[in-house]
Amino acid sequence: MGIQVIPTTPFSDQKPGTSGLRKAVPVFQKPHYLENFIQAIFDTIGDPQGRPLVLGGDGRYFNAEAIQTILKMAAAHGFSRVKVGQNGILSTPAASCVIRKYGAIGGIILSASHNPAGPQGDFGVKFNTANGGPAPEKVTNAIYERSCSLRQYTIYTAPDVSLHTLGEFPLGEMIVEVIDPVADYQALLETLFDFDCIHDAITGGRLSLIFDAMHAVTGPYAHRILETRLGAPQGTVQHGVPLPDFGGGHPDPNLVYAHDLVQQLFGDDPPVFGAASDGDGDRNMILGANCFVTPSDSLAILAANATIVPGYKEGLAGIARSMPTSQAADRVAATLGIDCYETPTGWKFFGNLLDAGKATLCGEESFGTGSNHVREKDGLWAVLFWLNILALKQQSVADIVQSHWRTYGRNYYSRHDYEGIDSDRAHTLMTQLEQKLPQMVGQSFGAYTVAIADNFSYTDPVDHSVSTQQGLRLIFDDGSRIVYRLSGTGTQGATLRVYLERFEPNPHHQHLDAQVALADLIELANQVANIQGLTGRDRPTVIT
Ligand code: VG1
Ligand code: CO
Repeated sequence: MGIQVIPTTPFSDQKPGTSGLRKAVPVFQKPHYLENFIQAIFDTIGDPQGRPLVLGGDGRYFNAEAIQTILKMAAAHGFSRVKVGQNGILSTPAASCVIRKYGAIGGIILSASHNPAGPQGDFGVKFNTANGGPAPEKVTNAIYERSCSLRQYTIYTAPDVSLHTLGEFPLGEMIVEVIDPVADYQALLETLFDFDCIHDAITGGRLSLIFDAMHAVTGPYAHRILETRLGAPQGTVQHGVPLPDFGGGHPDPNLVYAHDLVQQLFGDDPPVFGAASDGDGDRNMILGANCFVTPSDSLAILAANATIVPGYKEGLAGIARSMPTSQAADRVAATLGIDCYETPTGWKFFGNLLDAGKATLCGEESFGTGSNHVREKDGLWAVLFWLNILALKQQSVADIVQSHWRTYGRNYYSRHDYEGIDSDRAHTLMTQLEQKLPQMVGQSFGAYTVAIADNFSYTDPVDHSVSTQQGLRLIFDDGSRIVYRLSGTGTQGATLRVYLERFEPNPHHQHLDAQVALADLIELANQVANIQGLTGRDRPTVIT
């Protein structure tokens, strides 16, 4: 027992991506791999100054082992207290909530989010700062730089700490506090939404629902909040037991991977409302009877209806969306007379806007929605927001969506993903396309004339930091767009994402299938980037 100094050599691949460091499990299991990265985080934080650290994860394979290692390293680094979720469980938004509530110096969240899990699946480590949000680029860059020169790490040798029982347990000089992973988070949500009103609508039979936790972290949260507190019948929460391999599935709530849920909402006698969340609980998919709400529309609809919900009754300071997210929210912001910010992909870019009080709601097209209540996107928050609106309006989801389109117009939207393509080919595609961009401005392709063609660059309005190369954009003179990006969360080869958007103001033309409405743009997107020629793929792997 005692603090040991372990010599090590740096790994060259510990640069965090869009959301933390994600690698295949066998990579994280390499001797010293996890320890090096954790030491790099601790060295970047420096002296904890008596402030606690928050720790938890989505329960995936290797979560339990990693938590024990991190606790022992925290004890060696001089933390006085680590607040850890019972059985090592904390959803990403719950971790954000706990960091903020208890003035922690930050938190470590173990998750590769929607990536599959298991011995050959993925694992991930995210570091969140004291505001509860994902570390901004200047911090992740500092962690990466530290990882490149690391020669040793320190660890306290002791038996594992049991995380089954709530309470405080000593580990050397440090206290390990095992906390209820749901309680603080539920208490926060109760301050934002009218739980009694939702409860009455559900138990009165006016609001039927199902929630698919996809065998991931939201199971325990959804059981407690939707069934126990809001009175939804047992069985409302499906796949509600978190499993280390997520039941072999892909815990990504979209039309492809949440097919069970989609079938129920589009089947016989569907419930009024259906939703799903992802591996770490920060994403949401919203469905109604025979109706799918795109995440971009969901953000716009929540913004348009925000003041009927208690937590937002004073109105919104502003809205922020990631660049590839549709411009539906911009239209609501314009009507409300508030600012709409356009940031690069990844929740870390919303932190400054939220901290500065410039934005209240934020969203990404990738099934992420959230607000200033925490500094992460929040799956169950979005579900409760919708439930609160449905309980008050007593309209169907489809009616709410269609009346929104009639008022604001419809932004037809789709994302096409080409997963697991060869990395070199993907980079060639992006390089060749970027070279073509300058001469494309002013050119016409059928009905579309290119107004702007660039590689998106963002200057943070608060700290003025600049983030370049955030996605290739073709913006047409009618506001339609094609955006190309390479994913920063995958671990195998490369994933090309193509985002397509077209605005339709005429209510008579708002009821097409998005793939049909966007057919011209889809064809153009493939042609301009020579996707088939360069990747060998004649269709995307996932269309959402
Ligand atoms: C994807 C999404 C992005 C999201 C990120 C993390 O990133 O596109 O919008 O913020 O995942 O979400 P990328 O680089 O693969 O496109 V999560 O739920 O995995 O933390
Ligand atoms: Co996630």
